Amino acid sequence: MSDNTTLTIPALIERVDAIFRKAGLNEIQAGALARVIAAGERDACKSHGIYRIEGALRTVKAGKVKPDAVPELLLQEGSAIVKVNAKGGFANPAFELALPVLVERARSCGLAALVINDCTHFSALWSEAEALAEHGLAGLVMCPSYATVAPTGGNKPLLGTNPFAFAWPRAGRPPYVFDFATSVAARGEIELHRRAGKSLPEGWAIDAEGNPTTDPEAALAGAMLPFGGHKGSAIGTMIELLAGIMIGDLTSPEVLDYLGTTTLAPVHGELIIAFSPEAFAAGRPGNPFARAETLFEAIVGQGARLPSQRRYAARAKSEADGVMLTDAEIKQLERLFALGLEAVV
Ligand code: NDP
Ligand code: PYC
Repeated sequence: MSDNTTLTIPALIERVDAIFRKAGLNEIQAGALARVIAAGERDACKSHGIYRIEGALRTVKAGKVKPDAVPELLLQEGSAIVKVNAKGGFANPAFELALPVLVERARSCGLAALVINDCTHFSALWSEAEALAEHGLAGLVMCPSYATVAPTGGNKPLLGTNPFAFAWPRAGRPPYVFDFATSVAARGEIELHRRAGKSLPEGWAIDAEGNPTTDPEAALAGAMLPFGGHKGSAIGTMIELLAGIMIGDLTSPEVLDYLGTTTLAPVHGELIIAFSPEAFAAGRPGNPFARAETLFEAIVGQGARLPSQRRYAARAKSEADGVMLTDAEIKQLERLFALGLEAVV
């Protein structure tokens, strides 16, 4: 008997969508969540795949996210700042609603920013960065999370794992995209290590007394560490400033105060900046896209790989063969569908 089941990508989206619809989410919330979660599985990004469904349902059950929210665009004619209020719902439908306006403004102004306020956010950022690149734009995406990371030199959780993604469009190829937590690893990775009974690599976390630990339980009770020491600590702080304070939304410590736990998905804002490479390069020698290709070829020419190559390879396999889930994962999907919000505490 097989230990795995293969689902087509549309079938996986349908299953995840059905779980959320049954749990009371409206069509736009459930649809956007199902697409981003299935994309995580499709691209072998397990820390932001179906494992996140439970946390999203827990957040609905706790009354910290509105399952029937309808995001609202707040537009100022001609402004390069596009705002969307998620109205207490998830960030993903708000992004989907605002994307066409962001693209149009970035093309007309050369750059534009999208501010998403009052949202719950648990997903990987690459899907949003990629969406910009699909429109020929470069993009930066960032958001806080909740206080789980000690600043370098400190020993208590303060910053979030604050993800940061960048995309650059490439003609006829998937875009150059990187997307990472500004902690050594995403918190989801720590949780997956805990569930699998595995030790963490050294250097990921400290315990509640501030001592280095490789025990996931001790790490979850203590603090994670920024990537690259003071450099990641400063970038994480920049994200608190730009995607928290500057946009009038919560910082990671404020999110933790509000939720009182890291078992729910964090509630905050998000900042997305889109650039038109042609507009920036206008009047200067060389085609920016051709010059970027020369750079990418030189990177790959040294035997290095581009970020997202692993993901794109996983995507190609999933598109050809379907997404493979273990029997335990399939049972969990069935359980979440059958029990809805009763499945989570
Ligand atoms: P990883 O360290 O796993 O990967 C980070 C990036 O580096 C990816 O783009 C990856 O590409 C690339 N990469 C990895 N190895 C190499 C290599 N050898 N050469 C070139 N590029 C490489 O990410 P994290 O664990 O830090 O984050 C995982 C996810 O968690 C992110 O998607 C992030 O958005 C999400 N997250 C979300 C949060 C939220 O609040 N919503 C909070 C924190 C994280 P590839 O994928 O192809 O391997
Ligand atoms: O993996 O660090 C993480 C995370 C926090 C919120 C969503 N993902």
